Amino acid sequence: MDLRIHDIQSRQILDSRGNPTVETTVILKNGTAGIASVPSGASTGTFEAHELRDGGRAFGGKGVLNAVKNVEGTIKRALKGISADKQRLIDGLMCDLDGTDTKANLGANAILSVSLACAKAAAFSYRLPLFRYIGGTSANVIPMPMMNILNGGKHAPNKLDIQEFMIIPVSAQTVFDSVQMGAEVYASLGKILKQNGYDTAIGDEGGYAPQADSAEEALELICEAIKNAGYQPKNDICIALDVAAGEWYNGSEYKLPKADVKMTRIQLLEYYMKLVSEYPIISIEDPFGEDDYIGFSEITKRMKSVQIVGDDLFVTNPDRIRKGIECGCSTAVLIKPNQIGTLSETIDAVITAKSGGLKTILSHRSGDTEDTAVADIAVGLNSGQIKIGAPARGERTCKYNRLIRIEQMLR
Ligand code: 2PG
Ligand code: MG
Repeated sequence: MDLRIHDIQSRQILDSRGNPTVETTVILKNGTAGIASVPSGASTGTFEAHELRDGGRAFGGKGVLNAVKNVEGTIKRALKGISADKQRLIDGLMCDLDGTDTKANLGANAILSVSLACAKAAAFSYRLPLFRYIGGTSANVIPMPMMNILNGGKHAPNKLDIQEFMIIPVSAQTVFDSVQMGAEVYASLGKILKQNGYDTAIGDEGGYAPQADSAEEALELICEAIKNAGYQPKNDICIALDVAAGEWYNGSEYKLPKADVKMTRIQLLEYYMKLVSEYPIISIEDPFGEDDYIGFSEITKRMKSVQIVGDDLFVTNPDRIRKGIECGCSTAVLIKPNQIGTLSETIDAVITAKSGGLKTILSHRSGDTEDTAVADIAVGLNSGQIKIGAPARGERTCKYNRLIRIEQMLR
């Protein structure tokens, strides 16, 4: 079983928004191969690893041919002949070759595609599913999904400033139950929107993007959809928000761009307290800006029964997660492999978060592909939770369907 890397081929493919992204195939001497593609965010954190884009006219400047060239040139030259199961060595080599903190030279999109393709090729060679290769025998937790059913913010051209309204099927016993509950509520929401004269446009993550006037109106619609589908809000299905408030923050106050309303940190906190008292919200992601450690610490202190999630705050970076643990500014970390750029560092981010007592949620991006690695990474690392969009549209359902298959393998 010769796992040495024989060839690396890379190409430009399209993501779910129709933008180019990198896909890479790593071929081993034993004839097996791993293919991985990388997703892309819209509401990105300032401190994320660098996504290399070509600029110029093609695809409005979003081409990734330079990243592809880096994979087939510099990276391939360095990795040829190295055993694909030496993940730390491979990821470390690519970081060294890049030479920057943010992977700005080679591109985190180039590097991550190779990192994941190596893991897949190695897993295939060992005849192991990816989650088992990553987590060994300790991989056994099927994550609870946060399912995005209503979109706002940068992900939808409507009037809602909050980016994601998600449901968590807390009474589900299996991932199949979760998917069924999510799909039923999603269908029920679609029906309610139609009956009440809302449009049924879809946002970037597959959730509906109705022209609701306020977060309260969106939350009412969701609670009604839960009930109409035969479930009880709170007992069966709870709500999670991703506010993505970094998009509202100017360093001193918050300005909700669509509602054209300004709020201080305290007013925003009070607004969340009100929402939480009126609706079954059990998780809030990025309630404050990525540098507003005071806002994050305050909400974490005040809301004992609500999970406070840092996404743009941590950008899957172990150093930033450590800082967050010290200041007690969240109870959970969103983990996005492309925010940091290698599988090894993604694993480190999860380990760092867990060692500080924080929960972990593996996550997709708003521009995603048919790659299902995020589902395997979630199970492999026993992350406990996962966020992969609406239970509809191929680039999201492929990840739910992968979880269903993994669940069956674990039985
Ligand atoms: C987020 C993500 C994914 P984006 O903010 O959590 O839902 O959105 O990929 O646009 O950053
Ligand atoms: Mg987020």
